[in-house]
Amino acid sequence: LDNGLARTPPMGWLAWERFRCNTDCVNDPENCISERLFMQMADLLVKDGYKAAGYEYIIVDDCWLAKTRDSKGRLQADPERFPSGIKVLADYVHSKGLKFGIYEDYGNYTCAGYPGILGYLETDANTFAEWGVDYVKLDGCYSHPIDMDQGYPEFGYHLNLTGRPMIYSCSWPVYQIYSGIEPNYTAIKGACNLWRNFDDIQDSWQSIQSVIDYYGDNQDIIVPQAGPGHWNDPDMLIIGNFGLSYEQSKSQMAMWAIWASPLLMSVDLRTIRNDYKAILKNKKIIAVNQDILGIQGRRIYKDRGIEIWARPITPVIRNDFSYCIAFLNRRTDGTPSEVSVINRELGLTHAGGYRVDDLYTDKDYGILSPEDKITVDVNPSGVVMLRFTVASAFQKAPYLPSAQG
Ligand code: A2G
Repeated sequence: LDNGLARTPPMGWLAWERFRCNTDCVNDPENCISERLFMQMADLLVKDGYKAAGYEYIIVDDCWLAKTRDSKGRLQADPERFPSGIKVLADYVHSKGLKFGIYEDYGNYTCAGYPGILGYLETDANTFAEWGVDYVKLDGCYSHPIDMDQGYPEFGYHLNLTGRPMIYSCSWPVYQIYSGIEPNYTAIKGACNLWRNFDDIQDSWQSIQSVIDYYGDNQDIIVPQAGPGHWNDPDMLIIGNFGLSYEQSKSQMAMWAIWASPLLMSVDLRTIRNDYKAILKNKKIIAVNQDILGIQGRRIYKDRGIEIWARPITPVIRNDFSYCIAFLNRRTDGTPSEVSVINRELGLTHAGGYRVDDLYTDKDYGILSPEDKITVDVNPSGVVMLRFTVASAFQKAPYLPSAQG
């Protein structure tokens, strides 16, 4: 969507995967979906350096609504759990220098059974604008996927008419795919800033692997859709929760960077361990994710549990891209696997060679030519993430995305 927003993939915090639809503030006040939870997360986003690393949006998911609309047909937050109302919560988030996102559903109900927007598209767009919303996730439960080709752009039209810039996140393609409809990505990328095309992420390595397979197996369809203002969304980062090991967490972060994916953490920032924090705040990997070219990477090799993924990035010299290369080990034989490959076989053909850096360990491989061989040891369910910067560009300006040859 060409609305000037999300020129690089949006970054922030989204409640759903970690906090779900916990509405029990009586017995579980610390973890229920409430204004308090979002205020705490906003505080921590700033205090613990996530904002400085680029994370900006605090996004509410399902289960914030009251069971019914108000007497004028307007959406209202659950009065027990959001006693101050959404406007005040949005103001609070803004006061921290952050942006505020909210969830609704293009249907009669949200997935958890709260009021949907069907019949109220204009009213709800206006309500969100009045509240100071900066990001809207529009889910697709309790609607007909065939109607979405009309309905999602229609709600986007009303968002646009409000005059308030709001990122528009759509669940449109995934519901169509589920019901056997081939998504019209030309329409989708024209109407939405990001969209979901696969299953909801869960707190497990198995879930991450199913996303990796989907993004690899369907890359010819989905990779061309991504670019500044319009991104494929493989769903939230689950790093720091219960299901991923340290290595697996590094793998999730790496793959989401290769894919130019939105980086929406769904984790309890009050209790996350430092080693997981460091993964989420890894500056070099975030820089790849946020690369201004916005080209989504591809799987270029897959054999016996070893995958190689490549994403073209800046700087570019005379049509030769720099690259981020992820070596992913999905073997389970319990020992690191050595992967060795000639750079040219990875598509790295720049005659001036490449400055090669490891984005997790800071290991410096020096300058390598297309004929040189790169050898890495990849831990089981882990990743080695290398950046190949076209060498003549490196000598001028390392890591500056604006450097051009
Ligand atoms: O509803 C759906 O399952 C959403 N999935 C999920 O992300 C979450 O918002 C949930 C809340 O009830 C999609 O948007 C594809």
